[in-house]
Amino acid sequence: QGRVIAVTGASKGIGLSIAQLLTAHGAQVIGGARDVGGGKVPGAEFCSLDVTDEASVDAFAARCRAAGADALVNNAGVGTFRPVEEITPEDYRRVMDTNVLGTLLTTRALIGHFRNRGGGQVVNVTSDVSARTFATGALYTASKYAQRAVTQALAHEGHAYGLRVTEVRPGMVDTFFGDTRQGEDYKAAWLRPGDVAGAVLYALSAPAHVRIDEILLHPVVQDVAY
Ligand code: NJP
Repeated sequence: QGRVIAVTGASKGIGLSIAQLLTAHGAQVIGGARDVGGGKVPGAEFCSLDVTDEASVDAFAARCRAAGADALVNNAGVGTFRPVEEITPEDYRRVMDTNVLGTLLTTRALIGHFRNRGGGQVVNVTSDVSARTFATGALYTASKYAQRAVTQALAHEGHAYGLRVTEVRPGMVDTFFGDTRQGEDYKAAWLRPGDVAGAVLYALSAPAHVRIDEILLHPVVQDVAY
C-alpha cells in the first residue's frame, strides 16, 4: 500500500500481471518494457525500457528514483531453446544480455538509491531452472543460473544496509514466453501469470523484519524435478 515499485518486462505475461496485482493492492507501479503499446494498467505508469541498453536503463532508473522507488522487480526475460550445437553467438548475446546483463544494469542503477534510503527490496523472477537443466536448455538455463548467482551475491552485499532480496522461481507459466502465444490449449494446466504475481506480492508484503529468500512454484502437472 502506497509503496513505489519498479517492474521490468511489464508489457505482457508475468510482468503485466505483477503490475496489475501490485496496483490493485495500492502500490504505485512504474513498469517498463520495449513495447510501450503494451502494459496499459490503469493507475500504473509505463516507461520505455530496454534492459540491455545502459542509457535506457539509466533513464528508467532516474524516473524510479525521482518517484522514490521502494522496490525493484527484475522480471524481463527471454528464452531460446536449442541443442548446444545449434546455439549461435546472436542467441547467446540476446539471452545473456537480457537475462543477466539486464538484471545487473537495472539493479546497479537502483541499489545506491536503496542504500541511501536505508533499505529496499529487489525481487528477481528467475526460473525453476535456475538450478537444474535439460536438453535444449543450455543457453536459457546458463542465463538463469547466472541470474540466480547475481541474486544471491546481491543478497550478501545488501545485507549490510537492509536490502532484502528475493528469487522467485516459477515452473511453466502460460505467457508469450519463447515466442509462444498465451492461452494455447497445451498450456491450460500451467501456472497463470497471476500465480507468479501472487508470489511476488507475498515477498513484497513481508513485514520489515522478514526476508523471503526464495519462492519455488510449479503447476501440479509439472514433474517434481528438483
Ligand atoms: O514472458 P513474456 P514471461 N527490455 O514473453 C520483456 C521467466 N520465466 O512473462 O520488451 C525490457 O510473456 C517483454 O517486453 P518487451 C522468464 O525467464 C517464465 O513468461 O515489450 N523488457 C515482456 O514484457 C522471464 O524472466 C516462464 O518485449 C524486455 C517480458 O519481458 C519472466 O519469467 C518460466 C526485454 C516477457 O514476457 C517473464 O517472462 C520460468 C528487454 N530487452 C521463468 N526483453 C514461463 N513463461 O514458462 C524482453 O521458469 N522484455
